[in-house]
Amino acid sequence: MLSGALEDTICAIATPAGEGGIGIVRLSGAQALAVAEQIVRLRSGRLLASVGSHTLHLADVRLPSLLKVPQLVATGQREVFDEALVVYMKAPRSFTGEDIVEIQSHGGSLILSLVCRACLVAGARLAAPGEFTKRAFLNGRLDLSQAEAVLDTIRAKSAASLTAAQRQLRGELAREIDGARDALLRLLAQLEAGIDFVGEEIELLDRKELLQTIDGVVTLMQRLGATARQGRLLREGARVVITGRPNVGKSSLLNRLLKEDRAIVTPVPGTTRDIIEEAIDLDGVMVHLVDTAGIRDTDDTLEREGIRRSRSAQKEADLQVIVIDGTVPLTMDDRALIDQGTGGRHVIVINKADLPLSVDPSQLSAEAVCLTLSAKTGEGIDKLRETIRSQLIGAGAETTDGVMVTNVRHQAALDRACESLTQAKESVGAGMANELVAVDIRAAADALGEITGAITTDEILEQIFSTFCIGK
Ligand SMILES: Nc1nc2c(ncn2[C@@H]2O[C@H](COP(=O)(O)OP(=O)(O)OP(=O)(O)O)[C@@H](O)[C@H]2O)c(=O)[nH]1
Ligand SMILES: [Mg+2]
Repeated sequence: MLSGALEDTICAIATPAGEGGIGIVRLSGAQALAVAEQIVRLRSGRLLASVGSHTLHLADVRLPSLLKVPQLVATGQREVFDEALVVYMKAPRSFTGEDIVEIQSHGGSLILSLVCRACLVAGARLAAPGEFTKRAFLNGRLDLSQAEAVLDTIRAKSAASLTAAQRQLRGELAREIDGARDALLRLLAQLEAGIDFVGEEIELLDRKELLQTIDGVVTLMQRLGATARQGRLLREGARVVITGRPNVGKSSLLNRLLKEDRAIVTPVPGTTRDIIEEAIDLDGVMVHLVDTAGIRDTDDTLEREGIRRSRSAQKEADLQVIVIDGTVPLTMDDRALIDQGTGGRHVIVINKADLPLSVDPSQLSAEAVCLTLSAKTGEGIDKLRETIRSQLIGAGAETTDGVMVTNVRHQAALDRACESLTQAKESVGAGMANELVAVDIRAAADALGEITGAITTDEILEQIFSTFCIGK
């Protein structure tokens, strides 16, 4: 278990470490009011318990009598050490579904740690990572996919990933999954009713209807599963690796896309020796751009290590941009790189188009997108941006369209559900007994239940919430 009982009142600093205009300590649990009353005194003279829920009140923040901080005593600040705005959110209309008090003091690390320590002395316990969100789940305020979306929302670095997280937070994924799971549970009920009557040879469920329902769910699962790659790219950002022979202009292209002189550019082949990685926002999609050492045969130990790194970066790429120097005829090395790119996602760039070109795009791979541009003048760069984006998330794809699976855990559960349903279909086809079909349908329904948390185990919860920070 993730530590700690649900009856405890928990507290944590909810704002990030460091200095800020304000900082928030959050208390949640049955004793939240009692704990807060020992620390804050409303300027209005009223008790926190008597003010309206969800209203803000100015208060002095005091040390509870049990907490001795010698430095503060010496400066005569034994009692009040800050002022704060305090809000009480009465259960069940709060994030966790429990009584919550938030103390918004000044955002200094000393002040916040004092407020937090004061809460501990007054009877609260420090929250474990993700414990507020876990309580929201356990108290039925959020399903598991929504709880995970809280973290995705906080971590979102691009507009598209934020949109996907928000849709999941609003429960859109859960609704689709629950619908499919309900269909399976209804089937199970019918199958199990059939099982009870088996001796009397009553066939309650005809096989055709059974197969139709299974197919319907499988189609939905496949549709959701098909969004997983795009979903992962949106959530984590895509790795786009720039490769090519030495001196073709890879670093120049990186700099051009970043709009800054990040990588060293020289006329000397073999300039870049290490991997250079920078993030850019391509119209709401986060992309990690990677510049690599030019690939060639060399005896230079340092350069060889660089090339080894280039090759491993190529393998991890979601998309390769293979750069070719357009001013010289295609070499064997260019060819080899293009051939290697085949199979994976890649875009071929014929660079240095500001000079007379001796490479003809039609000589290149028939299946890859091929662009002619100049990293030096910037001509053709916008087209490359568009191409990278559309190669990553699909041409013209509106990233806000439809529910998307962004989470590996959800994807794995969907895959398991599909496997079980395929198995169930085979059993139906082979005329197996209802009991056997029911086992697989149950397994599929359980796999779907894991996504929303209808079916869950302590290990799953531990795995999910331990990735959260304290205070979330
Ligand atoms: N005329 C012209 N020159 C370019 C262009 N792009 C790059 N160059 C020049 O080509 C040379 C090599 O550029 P880099 O960007 O360092 O090439 P690279 O592929 O990173 O080279 P390595 O790091 O050695 O593998 C430099 O002299 C650049 O100024 C271009 O579009 N037009
Ligand atoms: Mg370079």
